[in-house]
Amino acid sequence: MESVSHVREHTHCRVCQSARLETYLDLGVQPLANAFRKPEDPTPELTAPLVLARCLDCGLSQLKHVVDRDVLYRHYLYASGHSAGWWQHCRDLADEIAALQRDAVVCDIAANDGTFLKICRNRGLSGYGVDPALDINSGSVPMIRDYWHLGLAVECRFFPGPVDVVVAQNVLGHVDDVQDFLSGIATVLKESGVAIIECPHLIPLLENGAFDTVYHEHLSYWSLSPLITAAGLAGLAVFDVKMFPDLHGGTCRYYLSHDLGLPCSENVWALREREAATLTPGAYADFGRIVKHTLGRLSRVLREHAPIYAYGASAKSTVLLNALKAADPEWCSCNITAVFDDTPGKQGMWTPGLGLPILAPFDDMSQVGALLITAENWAPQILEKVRARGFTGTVIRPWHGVTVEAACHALS
Ligand code: DWN
Ligand code: ZN
Repeated sequence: MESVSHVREHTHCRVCQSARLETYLDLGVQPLANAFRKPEDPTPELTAPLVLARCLDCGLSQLKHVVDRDVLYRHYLYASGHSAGWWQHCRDLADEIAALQRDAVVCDIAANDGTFLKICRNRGLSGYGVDPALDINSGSVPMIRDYWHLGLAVECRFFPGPVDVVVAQNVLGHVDDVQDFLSGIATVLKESGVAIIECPHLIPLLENGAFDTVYHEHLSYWSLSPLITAAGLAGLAVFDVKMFPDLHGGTCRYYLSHDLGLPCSENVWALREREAATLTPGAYADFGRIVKHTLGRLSRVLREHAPIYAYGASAKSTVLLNALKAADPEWCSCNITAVFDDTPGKQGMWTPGLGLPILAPFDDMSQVGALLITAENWAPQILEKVRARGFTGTVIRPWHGVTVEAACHALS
């Protein structure tokens, strides 16, 4: 590969150091999924290869190239608080923590806009967040502007002090040095503390054909088995798990504590068995076929239903649309007029690679003929919103081999 300063090749598994990484998805060279741009921005867009491999020794799925994290995260536009479904998920988690310990002190890693900590505060819990993004407004939530790492954890253990609960939602997959990250969690956690780590699980990704969740930010695609190995190396143990099939396309919550040799729950055994039965060589091969089929069918559907608006200027939309363009020699950007998004910071920007305009959704959506849902994980909420604004056209959803339905039938 041409040596490019913001990209580094990743040759050894980040859990077990094995060099036996087998590629099972190659999406070519792609723009960075969250690099939304101002139309007048004259700087060249950064790109990097998007190649997914699995470790034949410990099973961790991981990208074969690592993009410099400062390029990805220092100026981050994604604000989790704009998704109502996410609020509900965070409320439930805060309730669970408060029920366990009314005065728990929480450290929220990759706290983004502070949504979770604000909810915790309303329940009498206290704590602080850690996040490297410099531009995200987290209001009055105490926030350390840094990446989570062992050195920082040592400082935090000293001041503000060890915590009862560490929460790390949708961040472990983004971390290159997993050992340092998990050791940091072990360091800041009290002896009796619990770490709650959430990230999309590999099984639904493969089963849904959700290849659009594969992008440069997501360096690893976790499942329980490699996590148990990585946690053990940091002195932690996974004692319980919970699946959220509808969250971000299928999220797993892992509960960890210091490794005191205690037994783990039935759920842990059940998930291990399910992984052993599901994550077979055939499953990875099927996934490659699903992706090919999806891209072919989606290209045809988009041509048939043009002009189309997309909804959700998600990172996933960047992958999906750029992969479509790469796979379809007859691709025409004008098939897609614009991408709607409710996030004020994204409106007025252009999408990476294709330069499609991002707009606030129209107050009256009755003139929109066809809508491509490019945040499929939030499809129910998005459909509710657009129907309430008069949308009666065709809904196109990319997962599960592409579905095309009238608005009145979609997801009803
Ligand atoms: O791990 C990550 C996940 C959790 O979030 C990141 N690396 C970045 C991000 O990925 P994403 O951009 O694909 O996430 P979302 O939450 O699927 O993005 C949805 C987009 O759609 C956001 O830009 C917000 C937007 N949206 C909207 O405009 N109206 C979402 C909903 C639910 C809505 O009603
Ligand atoms: Zn490995």
